[in-house]
Amino acid sequence: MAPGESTSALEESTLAVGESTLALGESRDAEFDDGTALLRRGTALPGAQVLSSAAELLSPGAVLLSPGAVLLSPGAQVLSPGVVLLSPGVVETCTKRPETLRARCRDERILLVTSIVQSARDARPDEWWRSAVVYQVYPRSFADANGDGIGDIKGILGHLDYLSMLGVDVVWLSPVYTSPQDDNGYDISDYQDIDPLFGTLDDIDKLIEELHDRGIKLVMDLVVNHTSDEHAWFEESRDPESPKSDWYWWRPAREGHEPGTPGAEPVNWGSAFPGPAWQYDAARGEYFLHIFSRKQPDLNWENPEVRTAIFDMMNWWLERGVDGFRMDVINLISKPEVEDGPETPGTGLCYDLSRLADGPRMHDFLGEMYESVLKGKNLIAVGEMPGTTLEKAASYTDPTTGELSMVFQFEHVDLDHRAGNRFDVTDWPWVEYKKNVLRWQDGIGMGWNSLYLENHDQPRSVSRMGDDSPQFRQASAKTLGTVLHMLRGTPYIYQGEELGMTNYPFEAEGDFRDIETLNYLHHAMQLGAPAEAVLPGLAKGTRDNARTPMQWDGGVNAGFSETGPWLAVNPNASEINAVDQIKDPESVFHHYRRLVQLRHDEEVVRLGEFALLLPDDEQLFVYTRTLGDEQILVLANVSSRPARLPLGLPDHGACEVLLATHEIDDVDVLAPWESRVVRLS
Ligand code: TEU
Ligand code: CA
Repeated sequence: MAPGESTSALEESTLAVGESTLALGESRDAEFDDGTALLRRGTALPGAQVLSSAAELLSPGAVLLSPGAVLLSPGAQVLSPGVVLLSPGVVETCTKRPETLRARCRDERILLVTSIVQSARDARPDEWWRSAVVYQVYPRSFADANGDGIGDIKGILGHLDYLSMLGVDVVWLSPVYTSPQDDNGYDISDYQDIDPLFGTLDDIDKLIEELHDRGIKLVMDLVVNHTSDEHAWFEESRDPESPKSDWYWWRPAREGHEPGTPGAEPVNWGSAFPGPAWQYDAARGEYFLHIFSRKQPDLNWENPEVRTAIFDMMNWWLERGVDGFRMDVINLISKPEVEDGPETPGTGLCYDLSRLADGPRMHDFLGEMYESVLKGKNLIAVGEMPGTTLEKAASYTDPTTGELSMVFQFEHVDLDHRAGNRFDVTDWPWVEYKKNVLRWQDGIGMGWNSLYLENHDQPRSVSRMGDDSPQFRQASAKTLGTVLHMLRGTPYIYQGEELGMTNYPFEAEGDFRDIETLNYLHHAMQLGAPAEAVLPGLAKGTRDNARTPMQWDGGVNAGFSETGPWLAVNPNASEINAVDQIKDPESVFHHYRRLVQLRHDEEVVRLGEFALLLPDDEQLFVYTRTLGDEQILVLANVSSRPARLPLGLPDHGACEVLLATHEIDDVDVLAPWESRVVRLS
């Protein structure tokens, strides 16, 4: 293609000779006139970007991601037009004019892709989740049908019409398996049975059936980094002679230390629920690893028998009709060398969880899971990955080499944690958050992002990122939904988020139930901190903020249960509840229903390229999504003060407004927490 030649030619899905010629869908070796093998494995996926990430253009690991891509070296990733990642970690903005780029490419024998044949990769049938919206149910707190104050499966069955009305495509169900509930079910003692607290296997079969009847899929929570210490596998493993003796991480006491005494732990790893991550077991005479609570011993995935047992269990659930898995802390299953880590100042332990994340055998283990369980079954597989990186996430979710549909990354939900401490919360840093969004929207490449602000481990977003005062609660809840749901990726709605539920006014130790929160309080008090000094931080950062009962109506126990619930209902249920909001077309509920509809109706929302505008503006969160010649503009004021739109934004005054939180009095001014989605073309 001669310099300056329009890209339209390429829309006929060919690439000019000399820069490698591939017809869409074709894959073959490409030769340069000097005979070097240029392209060993290349596939132009229908509707996808030109070459799959499996294409090794110049050398292994080179990935071609989008138009104007220039590949400069092994492992180089091109993030977006003109932006070049020279090699992992090194980014250089390439604003050179095409012909200069071309010359450079020719000299450096680099393939220059000048446009995307078909802009966005349309969802292949086995990638339905690229167009889906997921709703997370935390069973303990959703709805109680048998009056014991704890939510259950029959309670969920009683509210499926509500989920159909919201329009969601998938339900992610947090654990309902047999469990002593030390960590509310994330400590499983039998993977193939339902805890009587929540119901029976018949109840779950009914839930699968009734959801499917409504065209809604069910994703189960897969908690296999650890089991409960009451799981038969662990009880057996405590016997060093048993065939399962190596199913967990057992180590002798530290050299020269009396087993069971402080400091005798094998190495200085700290647990996420603080304190040492190693517990002495007198019966076995050794320590076992538990990254989370003492009742959550880590499984030894190095042992192939462990992997087989887990894959068999996963296939058992798939045969029962579930449509995929959300995989709990799945990037912790491959452990690093068991050796001391750098001490976290003032603690005597190493609390850096990221050191235990994304170990050397992650792709081995996930690859085996993919081959033995996931492959070719049209499933959704979401990996929860605390401490993972953009590069790692891109590798796990790459459609041709990765094993997962998407991951839950944690970078954004740690942004307001002072020194990584979730109980020492700052104001929400919007400018940093926008930059984080840009990095992941651009950097995930061929992979795919999950989109979330809330889940059962995070405080309520309207209180944390928005403004939960009576004046602005509704508007900020809606606008947080707008800025999240208009991004590229799969959005997750956590129960109550669609109502704008807020944090709870926790005041005393007795108000909390969460093991992480109570452990942190007791640990801080052991270190001499007065409870009243710790409580305010706990109230802000506790996971219990997400776990207060669902507010169905303004009545007794907010319609969650007839008897006193396991965790107190938020006193603002009389103002914030589903029944009232369903009746009010201006409610947060109906705003979320429209957000879900917009994603279902608009391909540009599902697949359009993301571009951030005004990155450094403290008040405004503005971006576009572009798909071919379609473009939408998202305008949001993320502050409690009016914001004037600066000059230089795409002209949108006369454009079709697809969604708005406020009557538009002045197109150039956004009211506090006002947001609009506008169709530019
Ligand atoms: O959470 C993993 C995780 O890293 C954190 O969210 C963690 O819960 C904690 O808040 C760290 O500050 C998953 C589950 O989502 C969580 O509910 C479980 O407690 C945890 O794993 C262990 O299974
Ligand atoms: Ca119940």
